[in-house]
Amino acid sequence: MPVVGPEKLVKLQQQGDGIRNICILAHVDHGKTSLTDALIATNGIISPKLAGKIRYLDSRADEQLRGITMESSAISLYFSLLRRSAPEAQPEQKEYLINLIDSPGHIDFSSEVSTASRLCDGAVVLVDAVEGVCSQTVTVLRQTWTEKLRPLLVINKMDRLITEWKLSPSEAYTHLSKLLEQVNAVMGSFALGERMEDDLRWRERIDERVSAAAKVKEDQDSASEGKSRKTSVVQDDEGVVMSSAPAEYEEKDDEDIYFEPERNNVIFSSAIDGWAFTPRQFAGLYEKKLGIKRHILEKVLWGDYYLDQKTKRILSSKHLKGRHLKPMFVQLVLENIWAVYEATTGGPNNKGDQGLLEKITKSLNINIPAHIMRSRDPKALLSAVFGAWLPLSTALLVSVVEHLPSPTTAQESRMPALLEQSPGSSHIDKKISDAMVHSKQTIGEPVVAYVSKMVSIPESELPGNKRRGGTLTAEEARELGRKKRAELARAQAKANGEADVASVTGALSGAAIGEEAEVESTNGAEATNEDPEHLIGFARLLSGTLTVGDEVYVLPPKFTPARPHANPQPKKVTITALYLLMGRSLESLSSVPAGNVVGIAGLEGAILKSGTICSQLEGAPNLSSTTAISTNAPIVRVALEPAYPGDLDKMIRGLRLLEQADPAVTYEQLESGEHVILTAGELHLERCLKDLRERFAKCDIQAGEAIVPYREGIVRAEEMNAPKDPALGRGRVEVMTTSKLVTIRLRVRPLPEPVTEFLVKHTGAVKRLYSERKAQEAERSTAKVEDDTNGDQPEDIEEHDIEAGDTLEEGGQALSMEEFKQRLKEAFEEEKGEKDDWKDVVDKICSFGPRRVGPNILVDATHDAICGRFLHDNLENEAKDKDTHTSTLADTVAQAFQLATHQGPLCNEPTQGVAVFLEALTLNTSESEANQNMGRLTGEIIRTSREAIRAGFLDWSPRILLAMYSCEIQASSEVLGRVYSVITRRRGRIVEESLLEPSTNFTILALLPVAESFGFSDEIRQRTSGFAAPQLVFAGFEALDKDPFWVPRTEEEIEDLGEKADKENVAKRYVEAVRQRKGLFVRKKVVENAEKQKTLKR
Ligand SMILES: Nc1nc2c(ncn2[C@@H]2O[C@H](COP(=O)(O)OP(=O)(O)OP(=O)(O)O)[C@@H](O)[C@H]2O)c(=O)[nH]1
Ligand SMILES: [Mg+2]
Repeated sequence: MPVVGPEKLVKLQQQGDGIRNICILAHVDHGKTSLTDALIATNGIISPKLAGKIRYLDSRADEQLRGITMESSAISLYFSLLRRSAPEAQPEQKEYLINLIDSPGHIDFSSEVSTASRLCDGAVVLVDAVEGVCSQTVTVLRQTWTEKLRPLLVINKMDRLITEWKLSPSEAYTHLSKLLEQVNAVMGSFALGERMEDDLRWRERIDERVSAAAKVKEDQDSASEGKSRKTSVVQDDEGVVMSSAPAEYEEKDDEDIYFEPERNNVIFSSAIDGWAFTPRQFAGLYEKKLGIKRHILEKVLWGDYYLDQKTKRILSSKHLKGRHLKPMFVQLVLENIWAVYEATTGGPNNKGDQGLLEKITKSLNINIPAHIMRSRDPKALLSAVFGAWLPLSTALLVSVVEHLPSPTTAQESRMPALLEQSPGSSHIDKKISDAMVHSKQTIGEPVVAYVSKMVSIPESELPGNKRRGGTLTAEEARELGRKKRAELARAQAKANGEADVASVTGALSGAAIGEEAEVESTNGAEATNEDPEHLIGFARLLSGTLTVGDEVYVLPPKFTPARPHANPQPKKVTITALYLLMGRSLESLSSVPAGNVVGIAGLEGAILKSGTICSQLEGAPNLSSTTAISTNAPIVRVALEPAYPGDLDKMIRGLRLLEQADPAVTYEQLESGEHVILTAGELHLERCLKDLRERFAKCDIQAGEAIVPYREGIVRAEEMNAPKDPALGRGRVEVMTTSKLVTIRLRVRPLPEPVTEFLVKHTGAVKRLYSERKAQEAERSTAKVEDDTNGDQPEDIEEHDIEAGDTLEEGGQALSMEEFKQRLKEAFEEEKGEKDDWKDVVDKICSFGPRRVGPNILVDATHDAICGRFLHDNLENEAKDKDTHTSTLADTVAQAFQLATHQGPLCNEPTQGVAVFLEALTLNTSESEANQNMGRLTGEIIRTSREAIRAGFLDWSPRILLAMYSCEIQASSEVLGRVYSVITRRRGRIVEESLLEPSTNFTILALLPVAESFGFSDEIRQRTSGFAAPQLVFAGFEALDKDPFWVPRTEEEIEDLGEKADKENVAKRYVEAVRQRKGLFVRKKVVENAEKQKTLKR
């Protein structure tokens, strides 16, 4: 294959309708990287022989080693197509530029998928023909749906149906139809969800109009007394309600969303054997032979259509009249594919069938090179036949250019909605939105680009200042030398930790070119092993033309065009270089027009992870916060420390770089001084550590034990200790502060399960309600509110403060205050037993906790309602004529509630599902004395009520809640037993098991405690001799049904388990492990049997 030079690609970048930006998405191991190999081979970057085997875009050593993609990578490819505008016309050549992004399928790297898809206009979604729709398949399909990417479906690994499952063509056809149904069912469910939402919105609109009409009517009625009433009503109804709204909800035409082979959006392929086809290709082949028009054949090749060989007529299943014919897809398509396999790899000793092969090559009119014919290597023969007959790249690329939209078309349909959803959309400059919608490339148009992530590239791999075509002039060389030296100096200064970088670079830049050797020789040794990392923005240019040297604004995450100059001020940066992304290498560019995917240098330090850049500040759109990017909620924290304490600075610097370069990593320094990173999973952690050690920190780093989150809860167990104070009842505590000035009575109770569940699911809603509330209060207290505090988070709930475990929100729907209350009430009503106890609770809730958003509630059960009510719309009438002292003190109790729920009594982990009723708060003294002692009282009350809540908590049967992963594993019946044993040994539980017909493979769905999950994937892989890695997805917290304080009591139990039963009480073990980690008191007997030891000593 001829190598395509970058010049050609650069030329094509100008031509908007010849560009396709696509990403390849699928479940892990379904063959994305192998498939892209075939496309890369067409540009001569790798040899076609290696395509499907070397996985070129998996350029990291660990990616190759594990066979798993960990980072998305982009490559630009050239493709040309000969096309006839009419059947008789001369073919015309049309050239295309395909910017392709290969994404990882492993759940740990799902954030890479979202960043990749944001840059593209179309998606190629792969499904393994054998494994079918897997968990990540659904996720990526949803991604294409929400991002409005046009998808193409590739059913890959078709060869497995032939060689592994040994299906006949007819069986394969049945299987493929089912598979397609599965995929379409997923698409249908998205459409249905959206339609229901639309329907709801439509109803709301109608309701609004009806009530508006009613209001208008009323107004008019009162205004026009004396007029005939009847006529006015009719007029109103007609004029306002009926004419503007359609009476029936209009169904959307959803034909477009499904995958149907007859519409050419389904491709059948085998990436490893290098072939693929669409029914359209076969229609072309059979057009002449059958004498049936191509466009008709295209429609009937897939589906219940049969060919009558004699009459050459197509029959539908109705007209079969009992005859046994094979569907056309089996007869005309699959049987041919099967025949090639039979001829090359089939036969008695899997050596192929020489005669059949000759027949095939003859009828297809293809020549197999003599040396392959001689070699008799079945795989080589197979590749040779398919390479000539149905090359993968042709089917795929033709479908891509024909079916997926160009940036111009895609932006026209996607941009308006995207802009509308962006913050402050009404203030966006018309000129900018226009340029974005029409993807205007002309120089001078406003430049807008979306940077979806920062990629770190070692300096040695940058094309640097190397320039294509021609040598440098003396002046340029000198300038280059200067730049290089400056960079070198900067890098060294950075490495040596020197503060004054500017002065060093400044001094060096004055040096003449002749001195370069000297500079290098003095620092040479270090300079060669120091290979500093550069952060390049992975971006999509949406409008204008970006040129090296341009000055652009980087919009901060909370930017809104309504207040372009609000703090923090947007930074202005100079674009220092632009790169064409070519997989493992980069090519320098001097400018890039809209519609392309590009690497941008010069954004280091200005963008953290992602952001928008724009050539002007006024009316600039902020694209970064429009749609929520779905990632797997990370929950495992790991503390890191350098192997040599002296490397601490290096490590911190490395961690900062890592945080910028990886969207899914969060780095924080805990109060205890530990440096902790939060990663998406075990595999992701491994990759981060490797990157840190080898690239970002360049020092040895040790990872501590993983910190797994727990929750604490309480239940009403069957056997419980008697309440501490039987007079008060279980969970009720009455305490007096140390100064005896205040008495508090409160009661702790477990929340009904549906309520806890609801609260856990809707943490986001509570958070939003709380920030709205805060804003309202601020508005009330200050007459004139600063505009920009409005949209901000209240300071005590920062985004990252909410732990992953808290944010399992249901499909991202936003509940209003009313809806929230209503649904919370319903949840309480589900509890049958103690209905009366929970009556009116919702109205009395005064806060949620911990962090004001968690799944625990503080209920105001005092006589005079002294606390503020959280779920009230109207703040005005509240807290007015109240006893101000007691209500200030009640606020203090609310703070204690936050603290107590943040650190439960078992092991200082947050609690879940606890209701605290504040029943009384009495001042045992005069107002004035209380007033004087206010400061002291506050402290006392916090301490006392916190202790009271803890005591109330422990009056019930406490439970420790474990973080759980759900995982899906496919295993054949032979290894099923082993999989089960691994899962149960790790305290997992099988939730579901289903047979994957027509094979003997099972799909198992299991729940596994996060704490027991380390090394799980590896173990499963080893035990099942290399089955696909199970993917672990966080699935919430689940109570371990055991009281950590339980000890054997009855004689029987003591006999069975021994006096202490330490081994048996798992809950206790978990609790103690956490306590030990946190340095809390653990009751442990070091001397187990004192007497025996004494005996020994003697
Ligand atoms: N039998 C068969 N195996 C294939 C085919 N395509 C890929 N494979 C194999 O499937 C495995 C995974 O292939 P990859 O291309 O790495 O899959 P991927 O989707 O890029 O995987 P991730 O990027 O890690 O999600 C490799 O061992 C491939 O050799 C195919 O068409 N047939
Ligand atoms: Mg891959």
